[in-house]
Amino acid sequence: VDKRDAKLAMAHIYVAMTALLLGGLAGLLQVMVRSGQFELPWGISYYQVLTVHGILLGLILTTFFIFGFQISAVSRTAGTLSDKQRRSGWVGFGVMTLGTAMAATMVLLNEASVLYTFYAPLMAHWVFYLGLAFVVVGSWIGGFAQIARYIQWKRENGKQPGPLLSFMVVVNNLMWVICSLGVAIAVLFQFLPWSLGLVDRIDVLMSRTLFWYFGHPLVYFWLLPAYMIWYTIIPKIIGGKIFSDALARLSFLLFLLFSIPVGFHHQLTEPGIDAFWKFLQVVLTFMVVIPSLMTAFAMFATFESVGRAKGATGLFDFFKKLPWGDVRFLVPFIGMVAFIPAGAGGLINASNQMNQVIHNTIWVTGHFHLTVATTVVLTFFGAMYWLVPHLTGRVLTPQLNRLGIIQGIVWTVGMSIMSGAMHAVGLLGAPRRSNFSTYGGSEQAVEWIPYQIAQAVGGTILFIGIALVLYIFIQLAFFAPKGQQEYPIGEVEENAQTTPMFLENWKMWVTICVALILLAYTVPFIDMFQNGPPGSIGYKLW
Ligand code: HAS
Repeated sequence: VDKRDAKLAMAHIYVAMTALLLGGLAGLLQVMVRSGQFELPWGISYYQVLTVHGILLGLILTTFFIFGFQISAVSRTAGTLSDKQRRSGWVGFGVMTLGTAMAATMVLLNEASVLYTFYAPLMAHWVFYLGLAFVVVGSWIGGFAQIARYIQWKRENGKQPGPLLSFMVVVNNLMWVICSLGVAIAVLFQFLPWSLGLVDRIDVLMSRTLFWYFGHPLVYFWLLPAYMIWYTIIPKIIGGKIFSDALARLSFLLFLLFSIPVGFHHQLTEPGIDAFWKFLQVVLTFMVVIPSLMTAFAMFATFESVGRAKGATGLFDFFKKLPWGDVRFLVPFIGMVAFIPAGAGGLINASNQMNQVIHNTIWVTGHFHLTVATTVVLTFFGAMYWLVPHLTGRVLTPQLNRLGIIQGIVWTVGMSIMSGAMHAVGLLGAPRRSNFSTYGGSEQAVEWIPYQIAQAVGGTILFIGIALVLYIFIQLAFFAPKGQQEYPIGEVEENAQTTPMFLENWKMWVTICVALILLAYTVPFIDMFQNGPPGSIGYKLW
């Protein structure tokens, strides 16, 4: 990667790592409070800490790391950014960072303890909402710079499919722009006028619907960069080839189509939305599972081809031939394995009847700690171990490789205990997002306490994992020996079919995407406009 692009990518990764440190600390405090054995000092509120944790880890760590990785990916595969594109990248970075600082300041001042979903009628200071708007707008500016590099490549190289990794970056940015329109509308037309006192009331159902129109594709915006690494980087690390370029592209396009019109599966228990539209979106939710199943298939196929090429026989011997001592493979692999129970949990959540059992319980928190905080985050850590030294002109030493493996194991142990306890106690009815542990000694809550203590134990182990990863990051960024670390990009199998050009027909894919969104949302929105409940005044959690 060109040095100037590397600097831009690293700037994003520095912010991401700062978010990991502060967000991780907030997570540690939180599990302590939930255990019932610890009280926060100096009048700090539980919801304030929970908001810091959710925003810094769920929104800031992810978005900034993803942008850092995507910039490097485009620069590496489509070519060095032009000066204009790089300038847009820096402007986007500046606007996003300013927005983050504005929102974070308000949360730290206890003026925005509204949790990472900032649901109405919880009301934050208007500076918080403006900060969020800046983060979104900054991400559009930065995202367009990445898309522009791809367009330039296409212009220069005529009618052939663009580089796979850059193609994937374009899909993720397109999905992000289309979905973040929802949250931008909610912030500009609902939250800002309401928090500035220009209007008294807010339509809660509308704002939650706009949020989830954005919120579900948001989770795929986190997942797709992990899939980019699985599809294009892992094959090279394990000494193999990409199983199928066409399959990888199709699975990304299916995410573009089906990630967005599914937000109602977060609102299944909500009154005011007709059951038919919930049913339709649940069906579409099951469609979005298909590209993940395709990915699982492609990963098994890649592992098997590599293993057999190295002489494996028998049904599963090929697993033995994989490079288990290489942190760049092992840590993302743990993420893949975690996605099997995590994905199964998602299917449970999406099933209407079972959703009635788990909704708003801490089961959901367990689900997203397995998906985003294990599958996605471990894949990002695994990538960071080669990406950061590549960008800073250093190398991953055998000692840091070993420490990275220990980090992955610590994370797996901590997360298994914490997320396992969350899933189990969720089924016993323990609510998520609650400051209370014993509920005044209620008989039912007494049952929850041992699980909540297990959560605290797991959370503490995870915090050790965060300390380790930050130590490795600092070593790789500033102290590891100078050298050239490979940016591993896989090539496609020789006997794979050629990639059909219709997979690059952006007009067609975006049109289908918009049509599906209109199908899933037009009538419900008209209904909300016409028959929605009277708006609500604002409330604060402190
Ligand atoms: Fe989810 C709630 C449904 C995936 C994140 N989800 C959340 C929330 C978050 C989140 C943050 O339908 C909470 C939001 C809040 O604060 O309220 N989720 C799904 C479904 C999927 C899914 C159907 N979620 C994710 C991913 C996330 C994420 C990915 C982050 C990255 N989720 C829901 C629903 C709710 C929800 C409801 C609302 C619940 C409620 O009521 O509040 C699917 O996309 C999952 C499909 C995945 C699979 C797994 C495929 C497996 C693969 C691994 C292959 C392994 C290999 C290794 C190759 C079918 C690809 C093999 C090696 C061996 C040795 C075996």
